[in-house]
Amino acid sequence: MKEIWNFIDGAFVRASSGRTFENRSPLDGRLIGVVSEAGRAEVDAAVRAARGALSGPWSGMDLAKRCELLYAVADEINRRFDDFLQAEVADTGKPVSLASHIDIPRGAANFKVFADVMKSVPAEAFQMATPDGTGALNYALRVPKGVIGVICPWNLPLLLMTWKVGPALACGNAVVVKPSEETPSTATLLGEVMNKVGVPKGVYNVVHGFGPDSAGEFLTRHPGVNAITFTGETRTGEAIMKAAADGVRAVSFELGGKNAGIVFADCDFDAAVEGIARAAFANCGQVCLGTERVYVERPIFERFVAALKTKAESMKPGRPEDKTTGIGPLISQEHRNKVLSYYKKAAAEGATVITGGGIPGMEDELAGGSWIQPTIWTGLPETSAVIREEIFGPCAHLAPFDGEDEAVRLANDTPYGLATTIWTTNLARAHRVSAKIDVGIVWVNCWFLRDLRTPFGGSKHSGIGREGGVHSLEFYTELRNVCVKL
Ligand code: NAD
Ligand code: 6OD
Repeated sequence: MKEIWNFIDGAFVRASSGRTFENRSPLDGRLIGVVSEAGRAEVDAAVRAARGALSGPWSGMDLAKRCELLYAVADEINRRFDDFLQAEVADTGKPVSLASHIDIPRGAANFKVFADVMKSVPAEAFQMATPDGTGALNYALRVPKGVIGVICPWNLPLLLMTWKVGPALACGNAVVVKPSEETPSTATLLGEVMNKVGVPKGVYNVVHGFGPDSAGEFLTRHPGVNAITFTGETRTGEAIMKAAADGVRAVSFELGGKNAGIVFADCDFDAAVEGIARAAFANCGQVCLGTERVYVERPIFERFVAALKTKAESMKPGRPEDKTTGIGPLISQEHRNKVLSYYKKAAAEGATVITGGGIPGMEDELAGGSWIQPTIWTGLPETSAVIREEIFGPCAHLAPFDGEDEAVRLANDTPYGLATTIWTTNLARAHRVSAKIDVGIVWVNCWFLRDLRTPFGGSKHSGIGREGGVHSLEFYTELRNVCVKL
């Protein structure tokens, strides 16, 4: 049985309480690991180690050397690609084809890209006149914020964790990561990588556990943590924001979404079907940027529904390593119960179930997994909980619209504001509509196409702040102005 320990000050450690929790496979419910649950003592030790690193070799290391180390981290992730792949797939059950194209490569890229960004960011400087005529020069130094608490979700574990750790380290901070209790493995494996390439002890720490009254809360309430970066549910963000208020700590939040897809009648039809199918069903619908509300212009509505149905029904559930697998399981039985509760609500509210709506029959060995059918509905009122609340499953409600104004109104009628995907061949319309949608990211004729230099984040209930490129530096550094009288 695999044992997963905390990683503190460069060493793998068990919690002194001896408390553990189970890591189960979403594929079949099998126990695959036992995780040591960090208590207050371990969180304290991790924060202390991080503070120690800040006053030790890490703070004295020049930027070029720090960036070399981050390149080495990326290279080592790539060298151990199969280990990371295996660990991620075991924790999540996602298809190897997906994890090997997205999760693991991005895990490495997040270190390279932010090392490059940090190296190329210019310093701000102003010359000013003084009454005595000698003048003064002001320049802004970027200094690390300190110890960053990184709280992560389970849907893209390595990708989303390194998306925070990469820039935080590039900026010279030290981190304490709390991975999701569902996906503890790749964050732990990264500890081995840090040691191997020579990242100083204490710069990267991992504590395992849950949220309330466990490692998550202990970390976010810890006075030694200077700032908190969090990806997860909006409700959890609210709890963390309250914790961060003590000591006036900065937060960066990437939260939930209820994203709209807008398909105009002038779209490239096949590309739109393909794109919306990905946006609705990829990663078994467990992507914050996913599209659970699709608005299709009336002239192509029926044809689009039929084509998306064919697509959904072609997605075969199965083992991660099987090349014909089109969809993996949900992360857990608990999450499946949540998703199924929305499937039931949709039926109770009179939705037309175009396809899916339940649990697929699986061969005996996989029968204990958290499998679910990709599901498409039509016919629900916009007030339905199925249309208003984030489900985080492989499902979408499709509704017709008439004209741009209605599409914009429907897309914006949500408390969330993360992403939208628009499908049209009319580029003037694409620009016009993009400007009117109240979200952090608009994709036109594509979905989840990422340039890591661009601002990423959500409006309204979908988040606070932007990360990506120099925007990450805004969060992970502070500016100190130096005014020198000449
Ligand atoms: P979650 O909020 O339940 O948990 C996320 C993390 O927070 C976990 O590590 C959990 O242990 C921890 N946590 C929970 N309560 C806590 C507390 N009180 N204090 C400190 N830590 C606490 O989210 P999840 O179920 O893991 O992930 C799915 C959610 O994440 C969805 O809502 C999805 O939209 C969102 N998400 C958003 C983005 C984005 O970029 N906007 C990306 C991925 C996921
Ligand atoms: O691509 C990214 O950087 C990112 N933060 C993706 C988020 C996906 C949400 O599930």
